Amino acid sequence: MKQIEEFKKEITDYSASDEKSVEEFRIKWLGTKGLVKNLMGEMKNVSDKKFYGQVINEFRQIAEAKYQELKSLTTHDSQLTTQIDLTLPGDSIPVGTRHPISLMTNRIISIFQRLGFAVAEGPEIEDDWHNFTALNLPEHHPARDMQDTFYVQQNPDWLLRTHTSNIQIREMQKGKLPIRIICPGRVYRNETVSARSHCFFHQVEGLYIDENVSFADLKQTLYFFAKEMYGSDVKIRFRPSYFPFTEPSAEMDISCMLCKGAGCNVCKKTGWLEILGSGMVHPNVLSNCGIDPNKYTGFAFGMGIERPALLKYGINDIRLFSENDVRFLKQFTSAV
Ligand code: 2NL
Repeated sequence: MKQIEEFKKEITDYSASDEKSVEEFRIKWLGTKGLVKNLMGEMKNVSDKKFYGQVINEFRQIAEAKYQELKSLTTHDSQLTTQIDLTLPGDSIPVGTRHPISLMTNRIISIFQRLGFAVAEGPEIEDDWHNFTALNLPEHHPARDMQDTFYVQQNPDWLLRTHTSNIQIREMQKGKLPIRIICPGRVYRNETVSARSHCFFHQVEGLYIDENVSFADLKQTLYFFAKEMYGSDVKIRFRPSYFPFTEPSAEMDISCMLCKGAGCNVCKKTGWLEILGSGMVHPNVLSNCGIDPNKYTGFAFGMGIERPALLKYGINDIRLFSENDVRFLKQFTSAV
């Protein structure tokens, strides 16, 4: 009995820091040649077998409980030390790429942001007034036939915007002047989809309204933009043009970057590429939006994104931009 009391104390005091010493404990006390088995073997030599049986049974339970406790304490540790190698590099996170249309749009935006323009956005589903009427395009004006428009079937007053000018119209209606905004977005025209044209595409428009804004401001701002965007070595020219919402109006060309002005297929042998349209905001547009055209003047401009993106990245089919083919998309850098 004295021996068993000493064994109990030894078991209670035992501690194990790893799986190996837990296993040693099991072999010593509970194994087939362990001390519990040994003590049971003594049964034949004792007189009070019932009492001795109870004592051994209790002792075996103490050893078993201690073994379970040691096992649960060390298992947690062993998982950390043996199953996770903390020196391994972490799993890499797959990095996406930016869409070429976004890259192009962001480059344009950041040039104008440096001149103090703020980004503004607006709805792609618009009412007729904000898309056409406010822009000096009254009902039955022939200019409305120039663009084939998607109308909402349930309400023919609603349409998919044909340009992002609705953003500027809504900004002018707010009545907070001066206004200096750059307006990127998707626009829609009911055109047959082909390699050259699509029924939706992207635009950036800009608007600057304040007292004393002049055509010289327009010219110098867009000159700066073209040099920043296409390089200081390109030649730039302004051509008179017509838009119902600006007067006077002008389009801007740069010397063809492919043939350096000599004439090629891309510039249709002219040596020039058209990059944007612009003009002084028509007084009717200002008054339609509650701005006094006798006090304020302004200029506006608009440019498409797809065509310059095709040129810059050497892409030959506009449909690739909206097919979401990862083999196409992952070719563009994730910068900007
Ligand atoms: C082009 C030409 C242009 C505008 C857009 C504009 C907007 C308002 C008032 C006056 Cl709210 N004008 N926008 C002006 C001139 C040209 O776009 O070729 N776009 C792709």
